Amino acid sequence: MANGGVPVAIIMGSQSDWPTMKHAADILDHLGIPYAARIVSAHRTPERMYTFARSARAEGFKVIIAGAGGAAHLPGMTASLTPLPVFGVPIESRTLKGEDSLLSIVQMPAGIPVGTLAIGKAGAVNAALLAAAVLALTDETLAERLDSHRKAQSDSVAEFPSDEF
Ligand code: RP5
Repeated sequence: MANGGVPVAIIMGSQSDWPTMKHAADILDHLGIPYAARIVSAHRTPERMYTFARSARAEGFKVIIAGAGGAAHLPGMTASLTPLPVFGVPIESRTLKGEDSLLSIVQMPAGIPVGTLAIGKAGAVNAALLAAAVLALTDETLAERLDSHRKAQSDSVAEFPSDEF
């Protein structure tokens, strides 16, 4: 494989998206899943986007997480150019708080799907967890790590509320 077996690509439209998309990277790090993070803008670097998306499967990627804000066409354009599953993360934009990003990503016409997550950090975290769940279908040790992650999350929830937190 050209990318050395790295299964997840995290792409984003701008450097300014990284503070959000880093939450996806942190989850993948925690679960021991290698990833490659790249800035790929659908409108500022359309040829980079085309080349990336067209070669992503041949490079060895299995899942793409794509974050974009505003008129967020990166996830949909990428999905149109690759058969790999694409999970879109709407970045919280300053003017419309990410509702523009969300609607741009989620409202794909029938035929080219983008799995759309929540706006911002929650979406980035859940995109990584979804990517992990997809990879865990064919990786038993990863499935066990994912189970442990969920159990730790459940164990961390107190049964009763406290005044001290
Ligand atoms: C989109 O435009 C990016 O995904 C980013 O969320 C938004 C703003 O980009 P910058 O102007 O901060 O580079 O393409």
